[in-house]
Amino acid sequence: MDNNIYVTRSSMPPYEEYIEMIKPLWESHKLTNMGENHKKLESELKKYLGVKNVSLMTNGHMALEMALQAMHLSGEVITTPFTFVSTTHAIVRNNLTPVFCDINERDLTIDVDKIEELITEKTSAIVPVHVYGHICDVERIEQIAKKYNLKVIYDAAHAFGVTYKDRSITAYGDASILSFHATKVFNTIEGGAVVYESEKLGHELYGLKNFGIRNELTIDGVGANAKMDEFRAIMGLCNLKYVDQEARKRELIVSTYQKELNGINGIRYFDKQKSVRPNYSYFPIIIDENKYGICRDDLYDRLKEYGIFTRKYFYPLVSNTECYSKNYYYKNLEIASNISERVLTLPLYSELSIENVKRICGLINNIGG
Ligand code: T4K
Repeated sequence: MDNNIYVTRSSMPPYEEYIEMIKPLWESHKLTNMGENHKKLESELKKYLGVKNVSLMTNGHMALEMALQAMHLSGEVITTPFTFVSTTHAIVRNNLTPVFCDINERDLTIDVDKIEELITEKTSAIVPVHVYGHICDVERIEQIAKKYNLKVIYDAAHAFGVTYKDRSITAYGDASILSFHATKVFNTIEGGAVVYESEKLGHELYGLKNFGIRNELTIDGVGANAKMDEFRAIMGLCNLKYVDQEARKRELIVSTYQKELNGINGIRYFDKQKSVRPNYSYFPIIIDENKYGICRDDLYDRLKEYGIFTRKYFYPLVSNTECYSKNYYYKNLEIASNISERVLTLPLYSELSIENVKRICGLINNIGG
């Protein structure tokens, strides 16, 4: 038995429930291509999120690639380097040029005060990220986008279930993408979705995820294949029943972390944002070496010795990765660079016991110099 504690652990529904739900597939043999469960999950998610349209995709990355492609963008896209590489890859794979904007220290999302200075005549869109489920300043971003006639596509991979002013955070912008990867608060094993309003965009997305096929005789676009199959749609339907229950467990874990870490010199965590219902998807801390006594990398290594496997999400900064540092030129990413050297995400999943949370905090307390 593996007694290690990892940064997360997939949520799974009761075994019997999943088996019961997949049994009919042995009768129907209808395994994919927008089957019954695919349709059902789309409609359940619309209800759960309270949004107009949801288009399921095979994963969050393809959701972003497809959403960007469906917008027919060109030129430059302003985005954040403090994210998972998928965000930038999706931009570049659409033949667009990423222009990195620094983040704010408050919640680590894109710094809205620095967006306008990066806008040129080539800018066509902004791709902000609700990193860790911390929401971006959606109101300021909307103002900027209107002023310069830019599209806004939110990478909401971490933000399933997050609301702002009682409205799903995915309802903001021209579209938002979600990830339903095994490591996310809501999972379909692999999976994702685009949340959007425009029916025209929905038509494009459907074509893009299904080879451009409209019917047996009509193929009206150069599409890819990004469909979700029935097994994964069923996993989603099962997991969705438990997502609120899981969120309450995560909430307790987060409040325990906050209580136990409170007062440890040089360890900073993030409080709930105003008017936001969080989803407790990640628990990042920022280490101030001067006050804590040792640096982030040393804390990461020391915790490992005790079988606690934290993660350096998001280090290296995307702009410093091999595939981007040589091909693009960026400047003024001071905060993102600094945070990426000092951030550590602690284990967080619904089955993590409060006893273990206290143990992790005790270790963090003792390890500090
Ligand atoms: N945009 C953003 C901002 C994202 O963060 C992501 C994905 C995307 C877009 C793209 O969405 P997807 O195409 O992935 O749907 C993970 C995930 O693979 C990735 O989905 C996620 N973000 C990223 C932040 O983290 P790794 O390489 O850290 O995962 P891995 O395999 O090391 O897993 C971490 C821990 O999770 C393991 O130690 C144990 C646990 N785990 C993992 C897997 C795979 C499980 O409990 N069950 C599992 O099946 O990337």
